[in-house]
Amino acid sequence: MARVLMTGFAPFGGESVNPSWQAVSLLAARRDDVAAVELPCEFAASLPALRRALVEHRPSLVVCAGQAGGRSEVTPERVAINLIDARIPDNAGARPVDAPVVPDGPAAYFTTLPVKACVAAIRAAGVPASVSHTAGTYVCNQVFYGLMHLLVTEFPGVRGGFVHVPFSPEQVAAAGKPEASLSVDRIADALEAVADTALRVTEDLAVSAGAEH
Ligand code: PCA
Repeated sequence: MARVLMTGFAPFGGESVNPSWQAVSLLAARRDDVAAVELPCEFAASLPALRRALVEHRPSLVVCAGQAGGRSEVTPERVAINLIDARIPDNAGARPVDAPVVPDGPAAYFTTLPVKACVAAIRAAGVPASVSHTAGTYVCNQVFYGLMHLLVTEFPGVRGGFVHVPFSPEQVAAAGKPEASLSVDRIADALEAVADTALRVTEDLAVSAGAEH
């Protein structure tokens, strides 16, 4: 049985691929202890799909990943907020504005991944990384918040969190975008470092990953 559940997203926003799903499925092909599930980029369907995957795989660790176009590094997320404010419609055409992920839920949840140790391990694998303090207000933040809420309410003891990843080179080349990119292979290496670190490290590094803005 897989110890680690990893999710990535379907393509969205006019893209034909999503490197989060490409990297997660690549990693699951490499490792027996990783189960990969693709989540729809839809506000209504993403969390039910995540819950089904948790029930099916019963992991001890959950790492959800999503594309953050424009970022140049792999970024483990520190905090999920109870807010959806969609800039663009999701893949089902829904565009909720200023809605909670969970009505009457807490304002935020912190990740239970050791994000600083994860960043150190990703860098040691040769991939640029930093801790992020915002997962945005779109489907990724919804899934991150929903994951943490599910773990607290239904799957106690299971650790989890969210990692945003840059565009892949094929996306940047196809659209002539100026943004940075990372190959799917290197993103998979980064996610592997996250999984291995989170399985091994329960207390995060006491180093600063702070930011002034
Ligand atoms: N990125 C989007 C949603 C799906 C994805 O891969 C986000 O950052 O919210």
